[in-house]
Amino acid sequence: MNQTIVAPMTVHGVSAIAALRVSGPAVRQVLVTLFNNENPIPRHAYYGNAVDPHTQKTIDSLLYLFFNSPHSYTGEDTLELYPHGNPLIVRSLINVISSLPNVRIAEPGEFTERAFLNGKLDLVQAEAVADVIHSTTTSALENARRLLRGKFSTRVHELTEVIKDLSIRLELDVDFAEEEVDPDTSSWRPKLENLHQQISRLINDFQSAETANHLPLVVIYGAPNAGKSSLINALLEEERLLVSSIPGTTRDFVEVRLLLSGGEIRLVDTAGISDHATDLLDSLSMEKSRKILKDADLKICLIDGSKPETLKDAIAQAQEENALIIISKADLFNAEELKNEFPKKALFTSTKEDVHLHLSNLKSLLNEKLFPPRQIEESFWVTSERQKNCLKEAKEGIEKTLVLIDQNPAVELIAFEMQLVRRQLLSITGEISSEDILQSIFSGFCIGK
Ligand SMILES: Nc1nc2c(ncn2[C@@H]2O[C@H](COP(=O)(O)OP(=O)(O)OP(=O)(O)O)[C@@H](O)[C@H]2O)c(=O)[nH]1
Ligand SMILES: [Mg+2]
Repeated sequence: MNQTIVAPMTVHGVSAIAALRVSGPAVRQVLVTLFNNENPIPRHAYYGNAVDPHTQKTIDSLLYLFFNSPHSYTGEDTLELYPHGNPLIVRSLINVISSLPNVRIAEPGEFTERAFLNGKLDLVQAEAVADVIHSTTTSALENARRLLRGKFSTRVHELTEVIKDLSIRLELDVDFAEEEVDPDTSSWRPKLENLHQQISRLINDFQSAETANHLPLVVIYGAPNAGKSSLINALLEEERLLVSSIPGTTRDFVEVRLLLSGGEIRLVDTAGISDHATDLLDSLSMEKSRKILKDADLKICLIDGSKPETLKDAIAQAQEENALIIISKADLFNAEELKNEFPKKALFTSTKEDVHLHLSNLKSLLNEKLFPPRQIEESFWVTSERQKNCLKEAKEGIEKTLVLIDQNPAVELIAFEMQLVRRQLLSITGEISSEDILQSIFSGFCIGK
């Protein structure tokens, strides 16, 4: 670990400001080389010119911060640099820094791996860092923050303490048993059962980060000219999609991203579907619409409320297709007067009048349907398959121990089984870990994290 690592923390591309991080024993050397700063004050925001030592030219004027070991994210001396977000500047800085002796570009997740190895974070917290970055729903993000704060880690410690306590009693009982009769294993049963129950709850509440971060696919379909593309434009608050009064304006399906309060969704506009295709192109468009509808997590059928002649059939068909029905162009008819024509729960929208009211109703409904609160027994849930597998092994170990207690075998056997349970729990937080496990966890991280 005597190598110093450097990497950008922000994504490649143009931005107002970029961020870079350097960590390791050569950080002070970097400060001298770039800024001629031999005595940096920790956590002090410096503004200075970074100078390329080979050309003596200024690379950029920028803000930088020094964190002294162990008071940094990684626990090592660390330097953070905030240059202008021009990839040329970022590249020059990285080139100069990584050309110094014992400095190299960081592997993905290497900063967090060092934080773990230096005892700044345990493994659950390190994995939660990735969740905090990648969560696409607000509830998953809140959960990730709880994991990062150590909610699950604390629980794991409590569980391991119970096992440790039981093991100590077991040993006492073993000593005792030499003089007397069999050890009193029956008193362990309620404790083990309670442990089993707690672990089962954690396993039941599990939801993988991948599942949580699946962006719901919402497909809007309906008859040509119903106002599908207009509705999506209104939701996006920009004229992204082509809209016209000519039926058949949208030909191909188009996907956009929409951020709702509960999280991000994929929203798809489709070509209008009618009973009769006007030409080959029309029939190909409709075929594509039907195809994407098959993959939808939620189908929204948009029905033009200003066309009483087709209303009934369109509603009946949408109900049959299990779609969420939305009646468009509410500015063109009186919804109160036509109440009986529409299904009870239909939502009305208009992109011409009361837009904000209509759209906020629609957004709330989508939120409710796509991001329902998770019913869990704990105040957090486990998101890593690895951690869940450890919990499962621990649970099975407890089950085996309970069977052993009934069989009343040599106490050493029970003690051995409990030791295995304890090891499984300790590997969750990384108190026991292997090179392979760390490699597989941190290689999935972003560069610079
Ligand atoms: N009065 C009124 N007109 C609307 C509303 N929404 C859309 N329109 C009009 O309806 C026409 C069709 O709108 P589009 O958004 O292109 O309809 P579409 O469903 O995407 O149509 P296709 O792509 O052809 O299937 C346009 O002239 C829009 O201006 C609305 O809420 N009220
Ligand atoms: Mg359209």
